Amino acid sequence: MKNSALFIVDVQNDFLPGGALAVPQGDEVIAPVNELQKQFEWIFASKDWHPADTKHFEKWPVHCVRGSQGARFPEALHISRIEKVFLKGTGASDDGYSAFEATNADLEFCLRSRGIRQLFVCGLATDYCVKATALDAARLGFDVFVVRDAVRAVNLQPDDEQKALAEMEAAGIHIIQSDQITKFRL
Ligand code: VGL
Ligand code: ZN
Repeated sequence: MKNSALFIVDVQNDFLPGGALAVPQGDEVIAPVNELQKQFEWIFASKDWHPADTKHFEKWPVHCVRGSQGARFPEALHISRIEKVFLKGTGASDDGYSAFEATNADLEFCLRSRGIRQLFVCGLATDYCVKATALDAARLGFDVFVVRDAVRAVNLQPDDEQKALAEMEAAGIHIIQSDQITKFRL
């Protein structure tokens, strides 16, 4: 348990139904993410944390502007045990899809200094920030698991989710279900 961590990617109001960049069924990740937290000693999270004016908004509707209501965690998400929140996409020109690009703290250092070798990734969205974070973690040598029932995709194209899962699997990332955690966790 001590050498594994749960990483909650961008579960923020703007990515939930009714939000500025709503991920279809994005709210459905909250219950499994809350449940998953019970199985981990270490819990980290990221937030999309954009300036009001960024090139990122040429590709996407304005969302997760730092300090805004849309950038907050939803009330239903349990947050008291989150050790640290990594803020990303904070510049005027970076997308900051990966939590390893966070500018307030060094995610790789935070994990390594705690002896964490396994990263279980959940949250939003499968085809963007979950994928980018998981791929970076795998490249850095962490053993990476994406929890299928605790992620949802934007699906700009209907098969984006499938493509993202396939790309992650090809990079050696394990796609698992919540109820398989104990089979894999150190
Ligand atoms: C995300 C699109 C734009 C994400 C963030 O969190 O997956 N997607 N910004
Ligand atoms: Zn964004």
